[in-house]
Amino acid sequence: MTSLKNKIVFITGASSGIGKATALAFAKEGAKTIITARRIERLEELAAEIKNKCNSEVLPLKLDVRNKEEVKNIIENLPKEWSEIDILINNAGLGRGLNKLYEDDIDGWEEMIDTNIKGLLYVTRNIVPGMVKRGNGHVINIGSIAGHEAYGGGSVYCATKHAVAAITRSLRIDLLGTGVRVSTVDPGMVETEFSIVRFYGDEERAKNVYKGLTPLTGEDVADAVIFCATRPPHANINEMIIMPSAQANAFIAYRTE
Ligand code: NDP
Ligand code: 8X3
Repeated sequence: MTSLKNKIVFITGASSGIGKATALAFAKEGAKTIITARRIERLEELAAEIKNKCNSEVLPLKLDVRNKEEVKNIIENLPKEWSEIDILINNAGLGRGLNKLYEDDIDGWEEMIDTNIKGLLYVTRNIVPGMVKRGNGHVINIGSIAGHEAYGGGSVYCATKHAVAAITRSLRIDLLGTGVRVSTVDPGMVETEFSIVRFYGDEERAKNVYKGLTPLTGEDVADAVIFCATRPPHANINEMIIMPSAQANAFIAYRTE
């Protein structure tokens, strides 16, 4: 098992859900976490929690992954002691709506494509060269079951997660022999703010997504990420699909009510 002590971990979308749980999980293992998202006040709160609970170093940074220049500047200007990133967690992402493609809102498509695909690419493009130079690193993408299956109303979200799956596979080939590993962790239903964001703040509709079953938590996914990150250097988890026990695939779930 590889120790995470003092490893520098850069996490996107750390202000909520899976990203937040993942930051805490790495911090508990003694890693130094760079936590990023747009809501800086939430990151400041998380940084305080990490310092108190885990007594590990943390650097909160406001970052919108859709902004190409901002991504480049933040990564180029990291304080020297934070600049040698060991592990990148590409987690920032969102879904917008569940409408039929031919009736859907185009702005939501732009948001999903800009965040889930382009944002992931910008961050990866700026961090991976340093890993290659040092001959060591690990990129862990948060994909989705929506990167393996396609469901009605999810054309663009599913397309973005299929893109993440393709990028993961191609990047792994590009990095062969460099010492940089690439993994993807692909969850089914996880109860976070994801559905609240997907339904533009409609909390009732969001709650119904998880009605009558026990969904995954951010912590469940964080556990899977830690498993990937702690494999010895000669072993790589290419892909991990993690689902609630009550969910068979993107379409079929067993609900008690
Ligand atoms: P949350 O809504 O709880 O968290 C999403 C995170 O992404 C927030 O921290 C948000 O921060 C950040 N984010 C969104 N847009 C941007 C942006 N433009 N720049 C930087 N950060 C951004 O949802 P989850 O934790 O569930 O989602 C995390 C990832 O997991 C996503 O990629 C999602 O697609 C994926 N996923 C989720 C599943 C689920 O069922 N919940 C299942 C499978 C995959 P802020 O708003 O502060 O910028
Ligand atoms: C989020 C899970 O099933 O809503 O990626 O696409 S799902």
